[in-house]
Parts: sequence; C-alpha cells; structure tokens
Amino acid sequence: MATELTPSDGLLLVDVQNDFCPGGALAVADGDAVVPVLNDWIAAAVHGGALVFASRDWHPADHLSFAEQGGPWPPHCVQDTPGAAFHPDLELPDGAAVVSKAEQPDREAYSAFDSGELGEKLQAAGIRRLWVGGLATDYCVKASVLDAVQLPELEVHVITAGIRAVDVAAGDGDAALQAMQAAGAILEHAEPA
Ligand code: VGL
Ligand code: ZN
Repeated sequence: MATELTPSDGLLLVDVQNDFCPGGALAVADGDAVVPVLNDWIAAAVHGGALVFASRDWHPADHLSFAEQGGPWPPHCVQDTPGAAFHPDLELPDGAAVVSKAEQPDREAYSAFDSGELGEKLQAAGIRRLWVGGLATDYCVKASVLDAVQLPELEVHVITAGIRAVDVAAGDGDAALQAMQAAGAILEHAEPA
C-alpha cells in the first residue's frame, strides 16, 4: 500500500553524506542507492506538506571516533570538507531542517537526536509519524530510530529500501533491523504515494 504524507508527518534523512557513499572515507556498500529512494520520499513529503529533516555527521578533525584518537573509524565527515557534504543528488527541499551531530571532539553521537533540538522540533511541529531512512542502518539510523521510538505519541517507520548497513560484521544490518522492530519501529517496505 502506498503511503500518503501529511503535515503531521516528518521525514528524517540520516547522514546521506559523501563519506558514507562509494568513494568516501567510510563508504557503505551501495550507500548511494538510498538517494533515489529517499528522493521519492522527499517528493512525497513536499507534496503532502510534511517536514523534512536531514541529519549530518559533523566531526571536528580531532574527533574521538577517529583511529588517530583511538576510535574505531577512519576520519570521516570532518566539518566543512567535501566528504561531509550531503550527496550531490539528494534533493533536499528549501526549508529542510539540517541537524548537525557529533560536533564535540570528546563525545560520540550516532543518533540524530543527540543534537538536542530534533525532539523539540518534532514536538513543536505536531509530528505524529516519523519516516526514517539514510546511512548507516547499523549505526546512525539504528541509534536515531531507537531514540525516536522513546518519544511520546510518535509512530516511527523505517524505510527499508532507503537504508544501507556498514556490516563491520556480517549480519549487523539485519540485527539492527530486528532491534529497531523489537523496540517498536514499523518496517516500511512500501513506496510513498
Ligand atoms: C556513522 C559510523 C561513524 C553513521 C557515523 O552515520 O552511521 N557511522 N559515524
Ligand atoms: Zn561519525
């Protein structure tokens, strides 16, 4: 069944940034395949008057998640570098709210809700359903969805065609999907109307 979005819907695009796409510093296999899928959801959001939020991993150059500082990742999504930019084909509408996260050098922040403002913005806008897609399934999408399901009166849907996993270990992405579903998120396999 196709889904029609309304002004009480929100679309959260998680970290659709160059460094998470093929050729990037922390490339997710097939990561750029989320772009056309999410563009369809963006079009449906614009058509239906739904709000669009785009989170971005926005690290200082000395962030603790980078290997040089003892963290698990190669440097990625360093503030104001091309790798940190949104994928050039992502059709972010005017009025999309950009949410930056993981800006503090000494703190990891996978969830888009770690920025602090997103929960309040959703609540202030009267959002009742949140549709989530982006990168990566097993890190920032998962963390964002697990935070979102904690908010009162918010139904959380994961756009399964619009996410891709890092899969450091095989099966991480599938486990993340199960964890999101177990926490109360709805796995959405349909296309937007
Ligand atoms: C992410 C690893 C490190 C993500 C961010 O956006 O999923 N993953 N930083
Ligand atoms: Zn990061």
